[in-house]
Amino acid sequence: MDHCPDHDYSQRIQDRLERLLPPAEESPERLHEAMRYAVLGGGKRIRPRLVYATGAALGLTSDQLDAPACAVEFIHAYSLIHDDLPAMDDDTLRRGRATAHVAFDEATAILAGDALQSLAFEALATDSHKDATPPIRAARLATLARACGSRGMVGGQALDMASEGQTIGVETLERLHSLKTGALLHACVVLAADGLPELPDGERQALDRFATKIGLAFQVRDDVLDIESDTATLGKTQGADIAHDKATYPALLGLDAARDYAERLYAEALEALAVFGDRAEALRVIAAEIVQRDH
Ligand code: GRG
Repeated sequence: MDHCPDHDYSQRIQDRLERLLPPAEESPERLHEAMRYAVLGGGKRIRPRLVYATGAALGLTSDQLDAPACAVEFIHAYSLIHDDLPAMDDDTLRRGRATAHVAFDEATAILAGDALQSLAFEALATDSHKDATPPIRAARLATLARACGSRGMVGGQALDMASEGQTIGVETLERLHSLKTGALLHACVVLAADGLPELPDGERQALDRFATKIGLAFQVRDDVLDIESDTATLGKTQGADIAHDKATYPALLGLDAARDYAERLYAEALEALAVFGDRAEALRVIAAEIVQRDH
């Protein structure tokens, strides 16, 4: 199959995730049910769509990107399960329904997250597409491993936990988020580019710049959304107070300046795509969604 129009990616992603996940009837059933619950229960699918859209900018087909697209969503689902646990954020709701440890139990949720992480790497290592040569598969495994580990997402989560109750500045906040959420978003773009070892340096650097800007914009928008939803639920003053309990862009910069910052990052992300012309249209759509989303 060739490129999907953006609105078709969601169905494709659901279908490919479903195929790679172990069936719920396979033993251990409860673990497999929890994995499927966490992955198939919705979400915006920004990360896999970012993989496909980057591929479209580079002339790769969707078929070539199914394994990396699923791998990033498995990692994302694992990170959400673990982030929601009592030892971390202790959340009971995710995507409008019970978090995995509430719907199942804490031990099952921990194991489901662990197994999803393994499944992500298995998907990359066993990618059966004819163009996924051993060097390409190895490059993708390294890209994802780097993005997830202590120098990436998990390191960002550790910094986030260490910063609780501390006063931190914008620079520290930026480092924390560039690891916690930025590293995986960045990897989505790099995983697609890894499929083209001969990619000219200029295009690789443009993608790198785009991914960094849009990863940061995602987080700034997330912080602004937290305030907007608290304010809508609790009223203006109380909402702002709650959101100021932790270090966020609106808390450090002010709400209007944080909104402006997200817009500036968005503009810079778009500038980076200029070199791809019309081929980057799907990337532009996702970038717009990231800074304009309301959930
Ligand atoms: C615990 C290993 C471990 C890592 C945690 C990424 C992360 C690190 C935690 C996620 C927690 C969180 C709510 C971060 C804020 C930004 C974010 C990643 C929001 C959720 O991502 P969306 O909006 O979610 O893409 P959907 O539901 O649309 O998939």
